[in-house]
Amino acid sequence: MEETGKKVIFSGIQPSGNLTIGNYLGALKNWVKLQDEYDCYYCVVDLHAITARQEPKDLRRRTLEILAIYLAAGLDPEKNTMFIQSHVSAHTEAAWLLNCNTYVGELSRMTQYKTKSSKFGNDTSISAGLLNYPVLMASDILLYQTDLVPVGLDQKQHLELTRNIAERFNNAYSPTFKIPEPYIPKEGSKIMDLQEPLKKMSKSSENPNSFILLMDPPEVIKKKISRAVTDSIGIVKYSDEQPGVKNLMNILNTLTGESFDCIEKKYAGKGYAEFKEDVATAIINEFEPIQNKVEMILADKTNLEKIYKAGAEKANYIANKTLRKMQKKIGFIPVSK
Ligand code: AQP
Repeated sequence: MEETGKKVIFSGIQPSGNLTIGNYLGALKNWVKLQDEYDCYYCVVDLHAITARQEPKDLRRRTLEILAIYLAAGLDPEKNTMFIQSHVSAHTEAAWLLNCNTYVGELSRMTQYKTKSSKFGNDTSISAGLLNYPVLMASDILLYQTDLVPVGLDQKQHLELTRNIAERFNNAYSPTFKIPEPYIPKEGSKIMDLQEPLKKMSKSSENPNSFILLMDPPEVIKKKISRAVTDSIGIVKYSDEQPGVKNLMNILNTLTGESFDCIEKKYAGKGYAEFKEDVATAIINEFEPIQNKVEMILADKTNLEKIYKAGAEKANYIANKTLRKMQKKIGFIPVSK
């Protein structure tokens, strides 16, 4: 297998719902920019998705759709290793080894765990998978000796935990893992819920008006943006006092590159209607070409299969090399050939 000498990037999106503009701006759009400079592993993290109950047929459909979206957004399968997480069993094997080097205390302090488990109230039926999610994420990243992990701001805490787990393992045994750095975009790193703009936009939200999906048709995008919660101030201003407007300005700025100053001047004295229309247009302009390609890519299942099989082959090779190293250092007896 060819070694490129380039720095390594790993990132993934879970098929726990349809992709939102948050996933696109916080992650995918940046991945495309990085593909020439780095040796990139881009994964559809289906094992992560089952920390919440998934309908099997929806999980299958979304897994392939996300892969098709990666391609349609501009990721080149010749330049990147693109694969499905469950096709590389080293991820779950390494996760067990890392679980034994991770403390329940640090896992239960994770913000995402606290938010997601709070939905169960005092119920004891919270899945252990939800608690252990960051350990699987650590194994995803560490198996590829990753240098950089391009993620949205919500994943920063999990990445810090990955670094701690890696350092702990390296200290307990001997240097095994590269310590990865987060790569968080300046713009678009935290897109907020359109209905509750103090909350992060999430694909698993129950209210479809709270998010824009990458595959939403233009008329749906227009409707959702026109319904986005703003305020009664009526001035387009980039301010924490106006979280709804600030979020829409962030979206516009990330998509068009227009500065916040420019946006404020452009809509001065005009209220919100025209501003919202322009935000919707910018989203449609970005998404329409991607949507058209997704349909075509999904129609050619043979090609899609060829891509994820080749991806899994390369990923398995690299991931197993690290896994064997971990097993040896822990003291397991190698399987004789
Ligand atoms: N609102 C967001 N703004 C910017 N970036 C975001 N990301 C997620 N939401 C936003 C980034 O998208 C990548 C993939 O995320 P994920 O699928 O691994 O899981 P997540 O972070 O938990 O995303 P969701 O949409 O909120 O999923 P659910 O609802 O299933 O939990 C990550 O890089 C993430 O930072």
